[in-house]
Amino acid sequence: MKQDKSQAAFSAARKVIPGGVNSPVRAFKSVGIDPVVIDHAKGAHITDIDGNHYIDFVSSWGPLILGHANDDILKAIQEAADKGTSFGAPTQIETEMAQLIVDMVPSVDKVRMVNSGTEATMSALRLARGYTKRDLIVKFAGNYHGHADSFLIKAGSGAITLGLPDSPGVTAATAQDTLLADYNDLDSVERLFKDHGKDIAAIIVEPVAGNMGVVPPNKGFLEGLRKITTAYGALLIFDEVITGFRLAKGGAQEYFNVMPDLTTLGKIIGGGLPVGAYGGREDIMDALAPDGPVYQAGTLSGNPLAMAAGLAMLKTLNETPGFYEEMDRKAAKLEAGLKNNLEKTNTPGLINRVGSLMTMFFTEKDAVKSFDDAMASDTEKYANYFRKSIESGIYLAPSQFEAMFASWAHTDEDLDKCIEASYCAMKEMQG
Ligand code: HOZ
Repeated sequence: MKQDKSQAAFSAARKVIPGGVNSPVRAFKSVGIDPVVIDHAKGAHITDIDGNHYIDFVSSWGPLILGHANDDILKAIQEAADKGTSFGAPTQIETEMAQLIVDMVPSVDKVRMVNSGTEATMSALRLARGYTKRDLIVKFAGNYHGHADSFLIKAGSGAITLGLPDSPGVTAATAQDTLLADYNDLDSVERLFKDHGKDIAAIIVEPVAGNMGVVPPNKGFLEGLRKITTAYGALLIFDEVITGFRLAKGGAQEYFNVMPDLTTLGKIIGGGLPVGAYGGREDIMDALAPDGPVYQAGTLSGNPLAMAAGLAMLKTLNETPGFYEEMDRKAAKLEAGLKNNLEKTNTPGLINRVGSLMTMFFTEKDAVKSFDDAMASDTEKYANYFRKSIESGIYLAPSQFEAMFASWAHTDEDLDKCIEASYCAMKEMQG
């Protein structure tokens, strides 16, 4: 595979951008090669600046559930751009977008738009604290909620990939307000509430963990969190930045039928543009300024281009009959093919899948249900598999601790090619 141009471009980037990237995992550090530099993409296919083509299973880390450069979304962005790119003032499209979110996401009565998932979780946390008048929060080891200080405590995603789960720069005072529990372990949550219950503002959880690789909730786990928070007067925040609009129209809360008090959204909601949102019960959301005392603001929040892209995306998901069934069929086909490869090549490993979200863990374990299980994976093996995959035109997340995102744009032929390439990669890894 020719990579001269990508290598030169990455060297140039490293001189002026820290690590050469604007988000750490993209640097491919944990898979031992330099990143390929992307030129353009359409549907499920991306092309780098050396002219190499790949079938993309990163999908921009989740937002592109319809694939790259979707025609309807591009048209909506272009039409919006013709009318002006930012006003910093109310527009009707913001209300249309909010109404659709309220219609689709069962627990959301009102919603505030922001510019990223990080902004959404950070703001939801302030709102939960302001509303409950309590300071502490509970998060789960290996869950990732963006890079705000309160969440960079045993964080997943790039933080574990690079071995930086607790970042320097987060003060001890901030860290002590974040209590840590173990994902899928209700006892660990109960213990924290027994000791600190009256001071805990909220539990924040990825309803399906997606940033330590995909780890589904055990039966009863989300229901247990709902029960505990209600009993102690704390709020339950579902971080649906990944699962929102991906597992179902109404996200994980619809999929598992457990309703949080607040929901954070990102990725898909922006149709590929930078958008986040947080929403929930009316009485809680009404605590936000200008009606209430909890402050949060943003010059580009509700940006008309971002709203146009997001609205076009959500309308398609809402109005396409059988959309989620077809996504599930595609992902199940991929899962079955990859599983078969593991068996045929005697490669120790397993696949966790929920809807169109999945991770293949290279592990000797029988199941991956917790952060510790995920961390026991063979990251060297994943790196080897990743290098072989990219050589054969399959673009995967450059980390064992991320998800593989199937998209509507993947054809059966794309899936077959991926399964075949994966088989060859596993075969070669044996030899
Ligand atoms: N934190 C993102 C994955 N969970 C990575 C984002 C990126 O590098 O674009």
